[in-house]
Amino acid sequence: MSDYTPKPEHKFTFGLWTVGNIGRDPFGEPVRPRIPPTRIVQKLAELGAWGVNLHDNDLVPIDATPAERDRIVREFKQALHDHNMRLVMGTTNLFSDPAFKDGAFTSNDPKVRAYALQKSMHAIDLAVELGAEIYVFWGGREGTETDAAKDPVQALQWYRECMNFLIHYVKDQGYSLKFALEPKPNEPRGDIFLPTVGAMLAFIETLDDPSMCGVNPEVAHEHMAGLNFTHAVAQAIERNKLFHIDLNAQKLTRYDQDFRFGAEDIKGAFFLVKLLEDNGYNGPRHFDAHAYRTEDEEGVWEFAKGCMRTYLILKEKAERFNQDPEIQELLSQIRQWDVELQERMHYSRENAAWLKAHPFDRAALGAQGYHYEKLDQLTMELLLGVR
Ligand code: GLT
Ligand code: MN
Ligand code: MN
Repeated sequence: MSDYTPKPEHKFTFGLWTVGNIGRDPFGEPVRPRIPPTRIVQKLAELGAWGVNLHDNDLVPIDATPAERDRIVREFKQALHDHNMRLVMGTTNLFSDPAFKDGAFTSNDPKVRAYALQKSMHAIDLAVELGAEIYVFWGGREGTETDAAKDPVQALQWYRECMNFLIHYVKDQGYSLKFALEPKPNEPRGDIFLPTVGAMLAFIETLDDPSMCGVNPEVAHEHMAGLNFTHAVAQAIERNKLFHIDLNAQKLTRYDQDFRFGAEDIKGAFFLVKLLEDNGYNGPRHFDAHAYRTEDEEGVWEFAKGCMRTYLILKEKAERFNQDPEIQELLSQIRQWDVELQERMHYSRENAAWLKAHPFDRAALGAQGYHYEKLDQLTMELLLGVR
């Protein structure tokens, strides 16, 4: 029996807002008391997590006085120090306050956009003061309910203007901070701009310093759009743009469920973990999820343990997949290599002429079987624990 005990080296992190979620939903009041941030730090350290993440207002209330802010930050720093924990990622809450009901960087009101920049600069200062090296932007309110209201071309320009402002602010301060932009298709807005990982990757290339910016994909968000999350993450990995990841679970196309990692679509979760591990992803494994609304605090810690344990179980399964002789033999038949033909697929006039004249046996190509049924069944048996 393997040891699935989480350790700091696994780089598991939780947002204060995840284990700290009080179970409010659009139909119901909170079901759990707020757990103080210092207690979250202590408890997560006990459970083997590496660090925590926060929004500015998860720690410092939006209307705190400077003196209150300093006291809260001091106590939080002490808790991190006492429990050998770290702040890994920071972000700005640009969605809770009514001021942001029409968005932050894309609000039709320039005062709101300017205030969003002011709030973001203070929040960046706070995150850096606490040691964060990754800064997430989730534009939850950047969108519309009616397209009568907002010019979507103009909105993207405002969005870019604000991101560029903050890129220059960070450089000017001499901070060593990377930005990770997080897409989501809808909720809380009817439609959110830059809804998918692909859209976000394209937007990043238009910013003043694309090298400073990557993505923070979330399982639930791509699944809300009915997309294959593993493919989205692969595209980010292939461009060295996976700066952070939000792990959780979600039934396809529903509201943002943020379930415990692995609670749904265990096969999808397996291929995701395999992708991350096979490609040497070295960043934090952040569980952006929360306990079912039915749970008390004990259930919250069961939830946190479950996220980490499932990740480690799937990591072990991925290792077994990579070492399974039958699976690997099948894969070596399936993934044929033809060095000459591969060479011919690099463009040159000679290769183009060669390819145009090459006699392909189209019928044989169409007749061959790829053995994916067998491969998938072997994978399933491995996952189901009978292999
Ligand atoms: C909010 C959202 C998450 C984002 C967080 C970061 S806030 O909980 O649902 O997906 O990652 O702003
Ligand atoms: Mn998220
Ligand atoms: Mn979510």
